[in-house]
Amino acid sequence: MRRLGVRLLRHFYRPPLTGVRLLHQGGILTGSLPGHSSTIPGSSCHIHRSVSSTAVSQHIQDLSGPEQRLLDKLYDGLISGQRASLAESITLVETQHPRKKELAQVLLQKVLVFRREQERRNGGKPVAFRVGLSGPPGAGKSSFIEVVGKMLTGQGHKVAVLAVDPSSCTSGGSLLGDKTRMTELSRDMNAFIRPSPASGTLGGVTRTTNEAIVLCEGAGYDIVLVETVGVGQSEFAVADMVDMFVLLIPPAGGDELQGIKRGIIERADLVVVTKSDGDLVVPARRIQTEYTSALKLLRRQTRSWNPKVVRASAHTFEGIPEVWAKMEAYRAAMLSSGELQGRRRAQQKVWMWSLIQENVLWHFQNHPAVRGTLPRLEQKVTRGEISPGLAADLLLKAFSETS
Ligand SMILES: Nc1nc2c(ncn2[C@@H]2O[C@H](COP(=O)(O)OP(=O)(O)OP(=O)(O)O)[C@@H](O)[C@H]2O)c(=O)[nH]1
Ligand SMILES: [Mg+2]
Repeated sequence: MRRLGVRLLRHFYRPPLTGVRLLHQGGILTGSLPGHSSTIPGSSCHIHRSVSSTAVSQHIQDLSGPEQRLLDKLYDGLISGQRASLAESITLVETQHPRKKELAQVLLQKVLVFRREQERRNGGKPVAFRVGLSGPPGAGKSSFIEVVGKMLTGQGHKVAVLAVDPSSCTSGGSLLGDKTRMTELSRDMNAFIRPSPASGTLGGVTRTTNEAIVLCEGAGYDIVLVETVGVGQSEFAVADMVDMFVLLIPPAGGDELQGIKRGIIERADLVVVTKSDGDLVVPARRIQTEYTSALKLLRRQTRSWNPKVVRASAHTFEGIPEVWAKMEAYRAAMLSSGELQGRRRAQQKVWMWSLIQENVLWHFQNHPAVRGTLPRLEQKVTRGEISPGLAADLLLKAFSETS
């Protein structure tokens, strides 16, 4: 598939650039790129530095005319900011269809090159601001995004909202609810709201959300907000793909806050206590104090920023401009120290590795030699007949011998 992808890439960029040249520009195919040698965490497996261009030239395959036209149309529409093209491009990255998946990679690569050029003109600084917003179900995330989003489009920003709903595959999710709760924003011509497709796995969240972010930025959205419900692991995946991670907490009793994982509090650059209006102002203040003390005990994630706890109400708008001001202050501090750029670079690597892990695991689980013996060995392990270590060794041996 990688080879086919390479073939497609090579073709798509002609003319005026030859495929190999563009791949070099895009940083994919450089035999001597520093930092391209990598090691799987926890293993001794080395990735070879180069993808030989000889191999590439041996495998040239043309895009069909309709494919070429589709990609040209999507790309042109996307970078000129057409919402329909953006929506269609995101649909392309969601697809499970193998060939379309490859077309999506061709498109993405081209958008990445376009964006990198924009960044270069921006003095090497990211053009868009990516913010992840997470919190327990019903914390007020969508309502918050609606008012902040409206405020920002009013100031001339273009705002994209991606709603990651890890439960959508099993329960139908609450995305429809999200759409209706963001009624005003969804009618705004400078806003784009889209449930970020989750294909059922965490890897799915990582791949499609990351790719959707890139596409939104290519379409000129300078603020990308990613909403995720704080259940499961998706919030950690989202924290790994944004410039700033915001945790929204309702002014609720202890029980409702029990579910908030300590790990995710550590990842928060800002904690917003929501619904700070009417009778809820008093509990909101209490939660603010509690979290302020809790955050003091946690290790600082960055040199240039101390996480803060603020209160806001989407209903009365109180505190909303102040929250945004804090978010901008964070961005400015992180940009001027270079930490934001560093975070993005590290995230690219995390992204790549999570895709590799997902892919390798898929190949392992679906390998005929493994699939045949897996259930039996699992049973033996659960019954305590053989040790997990031995079972893993047997499976890995069967996999590597027949691969
Ligand atoms: N009093 C008050 N209620 C609010 C505020 N913001 C949201 N709510 C209410 O809280 C409920 C949940 O709001 P949402 O914005 O949908 O919360 P959410 O976190 O997006 O919910 P999920 O996406 O389902 O997890 C709704 O009934 C809102 O009306 C607020 O600022 N003040
Ligand atoms: Mg919501």
